[in-house]
Amino acid sequence: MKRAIFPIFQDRARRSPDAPFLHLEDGTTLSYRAAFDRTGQIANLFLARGVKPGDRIAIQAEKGVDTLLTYLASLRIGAVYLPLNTAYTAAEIRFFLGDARPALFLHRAEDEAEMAALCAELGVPERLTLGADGRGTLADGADAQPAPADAHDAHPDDLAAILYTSGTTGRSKGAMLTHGNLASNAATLADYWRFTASDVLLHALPIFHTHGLFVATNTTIVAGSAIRLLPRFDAGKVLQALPGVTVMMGVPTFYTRLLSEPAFTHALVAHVRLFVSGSAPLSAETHKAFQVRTGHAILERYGMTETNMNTSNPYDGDRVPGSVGFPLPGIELQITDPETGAELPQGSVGMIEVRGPNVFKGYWELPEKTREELRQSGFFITGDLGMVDARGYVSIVGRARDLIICGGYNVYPAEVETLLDAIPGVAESAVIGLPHPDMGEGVVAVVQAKDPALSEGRIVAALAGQLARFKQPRRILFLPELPRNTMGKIQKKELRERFARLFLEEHA
Ligand code: MLC
Ligand code: AMP
Repeated sequence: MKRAIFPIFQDRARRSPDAPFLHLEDGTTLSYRAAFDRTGQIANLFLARGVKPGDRIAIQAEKGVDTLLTYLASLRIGAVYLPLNTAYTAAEIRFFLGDARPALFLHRAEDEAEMAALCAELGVPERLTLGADGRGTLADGADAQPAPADAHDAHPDDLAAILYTSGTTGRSKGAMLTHGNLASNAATLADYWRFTASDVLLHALPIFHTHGLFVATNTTIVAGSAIRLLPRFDAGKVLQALPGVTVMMGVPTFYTRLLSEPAFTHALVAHVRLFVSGSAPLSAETHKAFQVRTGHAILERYGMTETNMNTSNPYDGDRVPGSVGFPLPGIELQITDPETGAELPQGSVGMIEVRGPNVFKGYWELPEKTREELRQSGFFITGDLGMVDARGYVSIVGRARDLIICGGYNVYPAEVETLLDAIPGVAESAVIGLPHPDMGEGVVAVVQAKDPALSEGRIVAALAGQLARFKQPRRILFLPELPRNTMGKIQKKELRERFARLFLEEHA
């Protein structure tokens, strides 16, 4: 078994050069061989720009062929891939570039002026551009390079990627994933979900997170399957593509949106063998409605940036609504007392901890934070609360961390509250997630003002340039006083209960 993704990809390109790798929107197909050659051109360009093994390559670019292939090119030369959400503002990008100190930043051609200034200020030595149309200095530079390129022989324990995940303190942490983490999880998933070279995966997820980048792409490569690449989730385009694919992966919002389309029928998905959901809870209601409409039981799995995938419902056997299935082969899962860390008996609700070859190496330059969350024993403390039933099925029942998951994107209230509290006129704020029919949860800010003239508009304007759109509160509510317990701590539970129907009534 190969212990890194790139050599597996290279093998595929050698043994089945004409096998399709990427089916594109314009009807063309890129074979494994063609994709491999393009990673060679991009790799040569990175090398020419001075990137060395272990250097970070940061990227904020729209989804596209070259965007995806920069990931493989980065693995090829032993660089550390650092993908960034396309929704991040320049203020957010500043933090990531400053923290990770990449050797090269690949950004959108449209952001040239702003990013050139930022890189000059932060001392990022090299930049390349990649526009939504695929043009820019990356494409020009790579076109001029030869395809043959050496591959760095990465050790399974070497870093392959850093993915930033926000924290309860509001400060983002870079999760360091190794080549071994990625390869082991992909091999497990390809086997567990029965991927073969005849599969075609519908890929409408973003490629800057674990789900779209690793779960979808790495599993495909390990099995030698093909990807039908869509730039984003668009229900109409997904409906058009479904008859030509065998597997789809998505966040729950994808599935609730499909169910609201009358054209989404049993007949349309006759060719599909598997629908996978993850990144956020899939409601039992959606699971059941999907089965009634299509005859398919969605397979729900559970993962994290720090661990790739941990559990999955079975391929054969019951896919239980509301459960995330069994620990994957080779991955141990225990439920512990959140206070003491002691393991709890089967059937108890407690902290989910996982251990296995999937678990990351730690947080970038944060040894203390790493020690807090990654035990000496190798168990990672997920921050999710769950239980294991008598049959071994795991259910997630809550979160020990203050976290909102909105359409599959994580929003940490602490980050938003810090910015809100700094706005003149705000006494204090509480950011909560409320049930949302489309996004699962919607972000709401409850504000106690000290200036009676403070308006919603002023708050919205103050946040605009600082926070990615998906993190910005969809509603801002004012209260004369925030509810507190006897210790003076804001009672978010009370706020969540009080405003529980806010979005549900809006959409009724
Ligand atoms: C878009 N918007 C969001 C949003 N996505 N707001 C909150 N949460 C989101 N997730 C904003 C847009 O900027 C826009 O703002 C408005 O909401 C409406 O946009 P839309 O057109 O309705 O949304 P759309 O672009 O269709 O995006 C929704 C989505 C997308 C669900 C398709 O968010 C998505 O692809 N999510 C997948 C996230 C994902 O891959 N997560 C995996 C993390 S890995 P306005 O006001 O400007 O119009 C992980 C580990 C694991 O968690 O287990 O997998
Ligand atoms: P991220 O920071 O994007 O890695 O988010 C990981 C978090 O998403 C996990 O810790 C869970 O809280 C949540 N998550 C992922 N998959 C599921 C799922 N199937 N059901 C419920 N929550 C999930």
